[in-house]
Amino acid sequence: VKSVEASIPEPQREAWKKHQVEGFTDKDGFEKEVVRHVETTLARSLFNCDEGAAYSATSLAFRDRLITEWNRTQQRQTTADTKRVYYLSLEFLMGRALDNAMLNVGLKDVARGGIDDLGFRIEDIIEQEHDAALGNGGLGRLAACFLDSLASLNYPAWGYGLRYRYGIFKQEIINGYQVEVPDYWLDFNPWEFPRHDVTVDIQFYGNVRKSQDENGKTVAHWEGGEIVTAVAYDMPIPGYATPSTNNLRLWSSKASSGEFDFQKFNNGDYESSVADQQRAETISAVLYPNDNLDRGKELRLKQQYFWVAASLYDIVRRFKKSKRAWREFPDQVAIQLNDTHPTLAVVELQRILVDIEGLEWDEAWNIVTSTFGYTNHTVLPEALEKWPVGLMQHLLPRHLQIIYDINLFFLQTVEKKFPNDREMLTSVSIIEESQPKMVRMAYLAIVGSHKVNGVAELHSDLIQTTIFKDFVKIFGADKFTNVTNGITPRRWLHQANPRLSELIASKTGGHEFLKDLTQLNKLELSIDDDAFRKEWAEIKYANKVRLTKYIKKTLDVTVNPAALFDVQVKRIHEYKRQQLNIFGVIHRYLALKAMSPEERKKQLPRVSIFGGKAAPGYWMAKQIIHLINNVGAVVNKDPDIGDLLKVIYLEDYNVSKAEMIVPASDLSEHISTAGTEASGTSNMKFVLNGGLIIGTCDGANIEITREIGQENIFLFGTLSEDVEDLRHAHTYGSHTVDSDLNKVFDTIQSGTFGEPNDFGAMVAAVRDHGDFYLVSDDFQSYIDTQKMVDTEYRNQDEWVRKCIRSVARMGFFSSDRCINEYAEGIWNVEPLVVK
Ligand code: KOT
Repeated sequence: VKSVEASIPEPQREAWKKHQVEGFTDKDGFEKEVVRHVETTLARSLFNCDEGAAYSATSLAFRDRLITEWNRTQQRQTTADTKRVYYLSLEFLMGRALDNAMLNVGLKDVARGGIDDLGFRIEDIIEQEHDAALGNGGLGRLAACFLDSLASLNYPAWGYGLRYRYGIFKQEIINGYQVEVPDYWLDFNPWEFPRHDVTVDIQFYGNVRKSQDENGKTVAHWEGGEIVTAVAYDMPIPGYATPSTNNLRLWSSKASSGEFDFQKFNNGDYESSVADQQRAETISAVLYPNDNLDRGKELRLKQQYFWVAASLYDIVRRFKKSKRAWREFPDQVAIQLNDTHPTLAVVELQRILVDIEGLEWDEAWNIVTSTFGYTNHTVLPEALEKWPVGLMQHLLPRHLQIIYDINLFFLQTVEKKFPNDREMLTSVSIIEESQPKMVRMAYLAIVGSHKVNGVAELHSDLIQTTIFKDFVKIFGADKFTNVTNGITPRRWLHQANPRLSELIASKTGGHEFLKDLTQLNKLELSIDDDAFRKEWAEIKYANKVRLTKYIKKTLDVTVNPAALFDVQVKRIHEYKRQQLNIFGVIHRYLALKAMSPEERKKQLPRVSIFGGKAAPGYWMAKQIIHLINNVGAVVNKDPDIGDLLKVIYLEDYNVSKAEMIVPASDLSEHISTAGTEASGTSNMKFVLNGGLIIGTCDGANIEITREIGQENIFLFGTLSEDVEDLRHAHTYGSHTVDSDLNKVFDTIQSGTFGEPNDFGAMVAAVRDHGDFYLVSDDFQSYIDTQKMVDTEYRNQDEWVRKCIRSVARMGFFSSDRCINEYAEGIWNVEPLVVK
């Protein structure tokens, strides 16, 4: 590792302190910085400054400010010598950074004025930024919200991830089908700092040789194989209304500059030396686009080890500078595993401590298990990571040995606790005795951590009673806990819905609620204030008008902003049941068609809005997208229907589009088969923005109901405890589909929405193949509940009251609450208070 860590001697430090960069604080200072960046950094002038250049210069001006605070924060954390949290996540779905930076440092109004003086509109400048889309959906966005909360609450914390050259693909809808386009986002990224001096060489493949040391102890040496270099890129993470600025370190892969390559090159073997380089760069080239699915590709395992090994090297190096004893490692370091993707970190730390630092196995293992915490995000079997033993042996031979040893010692303790229980041993073994044998990463993560948590109450209960129940028997219930997910109110209220944020501030005594979301409860005191409710409704309407214009511009469909906006935006997945939604839409369409013109006039207009990406290899999810688009094509131009029903598919749903869509929703859909959605987090965003929810008793919907009151949410459908029996009945009993749903299917199969064969499998999944996601069981109650929604929406005054009451009771769902729970219950870290 090369790392320049030279510090300036004391006598010369005066000069540095005198010239310390402070950053602008007012409009004039801001403008000066922007002009300076346009003219020097970008080498442009007032004669060729377009919106892109203005965005770049504005970002650079804010970046300079962040850097100053960031350096100070890092220095403070080092001097204070306190425990740090490291959040390891393969995904960070950050979205845009500029707006967030302006709001968090409290200078958005200053910037607005300055940008205006310079001849631009701040909204246009913000729109120039490309989303940092290094994630698939909820799991990656959760990591981003956590970074915001960690910084805002002054926790010493770093995120570690991969610097993908390509984030989640851009989605285009062509003839109703999803088409994937690469997302190259790094062209100009002012928010990252390449640290070419912070590099780590990462080893793959090779062999393990064992030798005896002078005391006769066996020592393992991992030798040979290939080396790839990790280069650090840092992104500053500003806290809200605090100088604390944390670091997100992303690793990029490149060929190692070892002699081997040079030799090849010098020998004239250019092609193969370039091929080596490309192979190395491939590791961090692309984000795997699967949500809630594990496909077991070798490159994915390489990504995981590359990132984990570089991060641990970095963490251990930082610890070693403190010159403490190894047993103090867990007092300085807490590492959180965001799902099982970083589980190799457990093995890597054990390897560092035993093979490199020479600690005894048991001492090392104590340190390891005290350091790690593991968060589970899903119970879906197809998402639980398993790696073939053969692949692990080939890629990481020493790690496989360590995994076998971890398993051996673990199974010995199990054997002691449950003597002669062979079934128990096979069921909890980290190695699955299948053909081929597999390493079960979730089991390894549980054994290697001191705490395991689920992400909502129901989910945490489910993992303790189903997939991990034997581990609860072995380790005791205390090792397992719940931390219900949360969202950052800074991005998801203040930034996405500035007018609502202002209105709330005017009723709750300023913007304090952004730091303590429970203060929203003061809103209930204003609920009978007519002017307040009127303003509330006007803000929702304005947000809907904005979305209406966007729909007109992008899809050339005219929708009525006074209609009920019914939104389902999230990854497309059978378990999330967008098919139930679109079947419901078809049912509504058929009902409208069957009405007389007089009857139709009495109906409530609705706009059904969908958005979300399907994994490129998920055929059924792509069929669902296709059906939604085909239904839209028919319904939207049907003269009988007019405004009464519009079906919209918003292309390329991402974080910045969510910031526009969420505030414009009247009703959002969170309708997963009970027991399948671990938490969901968009449900929280929609309610916080004054929309109501239709949903199943699943994930965080249950806790949202408890907080806001069941009279303020539209719940329907099967309960999670009944799912098993229904599935069983579908397969072994007689499974019939009710007549309303059958009519929907018949309409699809009559060719109303295009080639019926295209949707045959979707219909058959429900009718003939066991209806695993219980669409037929929940269809009638879904339709009935949607009828109730229509009825209640007609009473606008009562509807608005429900929205206000709901927002007032959403304080619990701040990611600040969530991070405080992790800090206290899992990490044992405290904020570093800034004077
Ligand atoms: C699993 C494998 C690969 C990529 C993503 C996943 C994944 C995503 N597993 N769970 N999630 C979602 O995580 C969110 C944050 O906790 C939850 O709100 C959501 O219910 C999960 O589906």
